[in-house]
Amino acid sequence: RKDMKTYTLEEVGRHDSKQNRIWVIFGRGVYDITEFVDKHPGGPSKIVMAAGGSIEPFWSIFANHNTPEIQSLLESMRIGNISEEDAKSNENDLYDPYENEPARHKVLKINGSKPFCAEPSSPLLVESFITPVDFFYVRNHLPVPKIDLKNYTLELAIEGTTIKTLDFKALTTKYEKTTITAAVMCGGNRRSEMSKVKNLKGVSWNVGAVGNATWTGIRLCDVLKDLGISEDKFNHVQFEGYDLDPSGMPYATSIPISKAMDPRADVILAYEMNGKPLSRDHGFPIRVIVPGVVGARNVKWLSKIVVSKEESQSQWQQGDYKGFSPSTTWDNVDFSKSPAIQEMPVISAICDPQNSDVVKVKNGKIQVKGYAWSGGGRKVIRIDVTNDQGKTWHTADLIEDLQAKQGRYWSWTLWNVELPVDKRSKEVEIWAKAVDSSYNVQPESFNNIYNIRGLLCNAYHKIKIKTQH
Ligand code: MTE
Ligand code: MO
Repeated sequence: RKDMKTYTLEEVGRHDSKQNRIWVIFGRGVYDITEFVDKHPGGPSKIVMAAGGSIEPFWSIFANHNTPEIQSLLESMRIGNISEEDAKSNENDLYDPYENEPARHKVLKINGSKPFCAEPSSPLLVESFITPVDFFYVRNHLPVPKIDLKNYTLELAIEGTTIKTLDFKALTTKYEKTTITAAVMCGGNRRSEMSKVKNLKGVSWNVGAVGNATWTGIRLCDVLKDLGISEDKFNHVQFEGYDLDPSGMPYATSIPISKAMDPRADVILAYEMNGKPLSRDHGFPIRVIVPGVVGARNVKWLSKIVVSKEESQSQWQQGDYKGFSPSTTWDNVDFSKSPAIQEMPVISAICDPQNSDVVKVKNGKIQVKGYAWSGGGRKVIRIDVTNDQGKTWHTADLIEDLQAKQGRYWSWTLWNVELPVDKRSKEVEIWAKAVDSSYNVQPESFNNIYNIRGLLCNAYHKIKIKTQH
């Protein structure tokens, strides 16, 4: 691209608004992104922060941008190069915001390293009813913040006004300690299957973006009661994390106040996972657990709780984690028209064997294991499994949380079933579907639930295996 026009940093710097056009620098290239800004999947405000300057520091945090597709999209907007002199001076000492990440177990399969996104293999996932912390999937959007317990504080606010700031000791001694067992599942779990329908955007999760753990902490409703909050005056409770984007904005989301204030909804500020202090990846020292609700609302590294009339205005509440019609495209999507995902629909997955495994047939049968879960405290009441395209359905045996109360079934259910296999069969296709306590059933295929963000991927799980007789 040596034939292109050359610009100085100063010239690029003047193109920092729609009126003056919006230019950015990446490597030596200068790009005019004015027309693209409103189509940016991360929202126009995020990309405009880079206007007139280099987008590299932003991409080093939002590292999911470093893909061939996005690079070529950017190349299509190239208008020139910055001068050689300026290119040198622009190679400033870019520090790596990911230099303080915790160590991770190597069984986790990495779907993205900056930010870190990883899941266990599916046979390992269903080995235990309680998922060991080291095998629990990790979904970070930003670098893991480094928090010193001695300096940790949680701010409590009503609308814009801070009412109280509590340290770790105050939080953990002032309120009653409680433990729940709950699954946390990412809204994009099983996205890799939906992406076979059509292209979509998001981390390519297999079936492992879910885990089931015990969470110990204090009840959010106790903390809110203490603030004297009346449920009638407000509509939402917002959570902010200590993890910050390049502009200093925290990861943030919100839940309806009815969920937050209901003692039976079991929303807790957790400081222990499986009986031990939270690990750094899972939110040390305190995270919110909103059982029955999409993973994105379970804010880690909790820094602030805001009681408000409005939802969180963050990108993660307004411009992401929403569902759309299969016909909605990136060109016609209007995020303001879809509500934020809260309670999750019923879902299941076959975990062992995995797709394309070779399975030994014993006494004419094969063993199949998996998990199922539904949001909103709905219990999974049945799993149906077929290996003849639905002519015959076999009911699986369930491993459940026997302590869970009616309407407050937050755990997953593990299941296993023996399927009879024809002696002559070489390949077997297995389907599984779950039914929850409201008799909601999974949809049969992904075709009619496809959405551009690849969320709510709860169609029947279908795998093909080879049999060895
Ligand atoms: N909280 C903060 N502060 N930052 C994040 O990036 N990711 C959310 C949620 N809470 C996130 C967060 C998402 S999308 C999911 S699915 C869960 O955390 C993942 O929790 P885990 O990493 O403990 O499995
Ligand atoms: Mo997520």
